[in-house]
Amino acid sequence: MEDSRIAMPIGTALDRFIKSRQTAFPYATGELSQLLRDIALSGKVVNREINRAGLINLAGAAGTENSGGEQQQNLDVLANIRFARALEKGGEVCAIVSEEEERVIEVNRKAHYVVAIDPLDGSSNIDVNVSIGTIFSIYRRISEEGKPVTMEDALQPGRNQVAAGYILYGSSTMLVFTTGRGVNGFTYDPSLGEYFLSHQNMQMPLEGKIYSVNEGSYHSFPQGVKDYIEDCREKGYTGRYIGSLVADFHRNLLKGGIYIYPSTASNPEGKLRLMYECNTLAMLAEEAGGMATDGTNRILDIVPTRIHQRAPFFVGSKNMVERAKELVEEAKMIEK
Ligand code: AHM
Ligand code: MG
Repeated sequence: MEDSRIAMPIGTALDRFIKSRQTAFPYATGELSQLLRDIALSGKVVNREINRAGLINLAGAAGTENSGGEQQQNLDVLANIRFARALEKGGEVCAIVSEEEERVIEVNRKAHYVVAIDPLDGSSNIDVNVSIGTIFSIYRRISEEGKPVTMEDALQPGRNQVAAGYILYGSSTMLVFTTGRGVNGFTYDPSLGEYFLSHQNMQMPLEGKIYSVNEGSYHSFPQGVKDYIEDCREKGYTGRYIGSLVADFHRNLLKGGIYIYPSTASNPEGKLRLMYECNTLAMLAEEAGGMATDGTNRILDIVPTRIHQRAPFFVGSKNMVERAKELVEEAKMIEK
C-alpha cells in the first residue's frame, strides 16, 4: 500500500489527490472518494450562494427553527438542501444526520456510509460577512447493507469516523479534511472552479498563545475554566474569538491555540453538538497532533445516545488542552 503521508506537491488538484490516495482509504472501493468529491462540489455551490447572499436577498432569518430550537437563517436552510441533495444523488450515503433536521434522514439503503453534517455553522455571522463553515463527519454503517439503517449506525462514537473535515468560507475558501492519515488543506480557486492542495500534512503546534472562548459568559463558566482563562491572562496570551467554530479552529490549527465552549448556566451540557461539531474537529485535531476533551473524557470516546447531543468542548494544541483539563479536574476535586 502506498504511504499516504508522503506529501503530494503543493498545487495538486483535489481530484487528483483523492485518486492518488484512494488505495489507502479504508475499504478502497472508490465510494468514499466519490463521497468526498460530492461534499467538495456542494461546498462550491454553497460558496457561490454565500458570496451572492447580500445581492439576491438570501441573508436574514428564514422564520423557522432547527433541531435545537434555534432560529434558522435562509443560508442555513439552503446549505442543508444543497448538501442533502448532493448526498442523495451521489448514492454513497445510507443516512444523513444534519443539524438542520430533527431526525436521521434515510437515503440509499444499499450504501455503506453515514454522514453527520452541520451544513452551515456560525449562523450569527452569516449576515455580517464574517467567516462561516460546513462541518462533516463520515462513518461506515454497522448494519448490513440493503437493510433499513438503524440508530446504531447513526450513534457511533467519534473514534469510528473514517473521514472528517470542514469547508471554511473565509477570505479564501478552504477544504480541510482527514481520512485518518494526516490532515490536508485545499484552497478553492474560484476562477478555475477547483480546489488545490495548499497545506500539506498539517500539524497543530504543541503549544500556542491564543485562547478562543466567549468571555461574555465568563461568570457562568465552571471554576476550572475560569482558572484556565486566568492562567492564559497571566501568561499574556491573546484572546481571539470569532464565534465561528470552523474559523476559530482553523486559526488555532495553523498558529497554535485552544478553543473552549464549556458548560454554562444556559447550556449545562455545552452548546456544541457532539456528532457534527465536536467529533469532526476532534478527529482533525488528533490527526494534526492536537487534543480534544469534554474536560474529563476524550471527545472521540464518547458514545452518543442522541443525534443532536451536546458536549462541553476543549480543542486545540495538546499542551494547552492538557493544562485546561488539569485545571478543570483540580477545581472539580476541590468542589467535592
Ligand atoms: P450554530 O451551529 O447555531 O451556528 O452554533 C455554533 C456556533 C459556533 O460556530 C460558535 O463557535 C459558537 O456557536 C458561538 O456561540 P456563542 O455565540 O454562544 O459564543
Ligand atoms: Mg453549528
